Amino acid sequence: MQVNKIKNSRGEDTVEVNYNGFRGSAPGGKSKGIYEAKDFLTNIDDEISQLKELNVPDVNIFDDFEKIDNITNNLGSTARIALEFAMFQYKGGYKFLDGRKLPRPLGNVIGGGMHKDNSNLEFQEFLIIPNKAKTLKEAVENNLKFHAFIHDKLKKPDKNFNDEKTDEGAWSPNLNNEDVLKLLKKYSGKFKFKIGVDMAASSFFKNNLYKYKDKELTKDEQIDYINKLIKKYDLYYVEDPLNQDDFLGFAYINKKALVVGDDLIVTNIERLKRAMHLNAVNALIVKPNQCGSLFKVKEIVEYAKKNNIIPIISHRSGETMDASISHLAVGLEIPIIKTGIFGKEREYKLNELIKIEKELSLK
Ligand code: 2PG
Ligand code: MG
Repeated sequence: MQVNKIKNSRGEDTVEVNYNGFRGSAPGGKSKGIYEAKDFLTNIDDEISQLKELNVPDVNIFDDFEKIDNITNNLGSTARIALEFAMFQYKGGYKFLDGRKLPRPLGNVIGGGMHKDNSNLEFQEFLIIPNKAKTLKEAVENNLKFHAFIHDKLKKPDKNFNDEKTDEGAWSPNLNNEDVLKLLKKYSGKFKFKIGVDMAASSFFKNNLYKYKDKELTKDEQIDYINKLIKKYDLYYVEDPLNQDDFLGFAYINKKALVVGDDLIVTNIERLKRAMHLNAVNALIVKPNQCGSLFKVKEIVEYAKKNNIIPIISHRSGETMDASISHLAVGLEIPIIKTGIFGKEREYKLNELIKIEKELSLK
């Protein structure tokens, strides 16, 4: 097996595996949840050496957790996911799974937080999801069109806007959270999309307060504020509105919106069960490298769907040219994929979905 050290879109080192001629590589997060699986148990060079020595049995990665776990349990989630993505591609990608439905693309148009140094925006991602597109291709094109359109509109409220972008290819203007929401709401009808926000609130939660440039909110005030934003801007999607430990607080967020746990759940089925028990969420982010196992990805997706919780498969802010999450979306029939709009690593995943849509329509 060939194993290489490559760079992700943020220029950080990551692992690429070539398994029987099929490549898989792992992304890396920046605003990571503290309960995620560790990227590396030792370090990248050591884990690449270990991968090179592995004798990988020809197993079904979605069923044989123990067999794959036995040979990878000294590895962190980066090495494990690079290997499993390569094995998944070798098996045929989505064709190896039973599902055949295309997801809807949720795209990041404007952002800040930990994805942009010195950003004025506390909220990490302002997202759009087309609500009228008839095909995946049309939805992807719609997102890209709006990404270009809003770029020109940003010059007016932010005179110094200099085409700055976040790690995920979203525009990063010098505006505040509500300025951005107002802009999105203004054009949501014309471009036929619904609005989402990944607040990534753990990143600005310090000493029990949510710290904004112009205010500090207690937990209760933050809940009221988020509920006010949901109503005022008709938010369809709200990810991590509260700190990653606050299961109870999530229960008070208005479930008229999709209330999505990312850092709260970290693709961990026990944390999902706890969240469900408290009615904390009605949707969750699924990131393969948060748990380091495609067996666990399938397990949590199926469990969520059975319990009417919407799974959303997601990229990371440091991405690679790997489209396994696109294949997982189709093969596991995950209804939404969050994978940005702009930049070659994001577009690669979207183009793969367009290819699959074409393949399926020919059948
Ligand atoms: C998130 C992700 C991806 P990161 O918070 O949802 O958008 O960011 O990969 O930095 O954790
Ligand atoms: Mg998130």
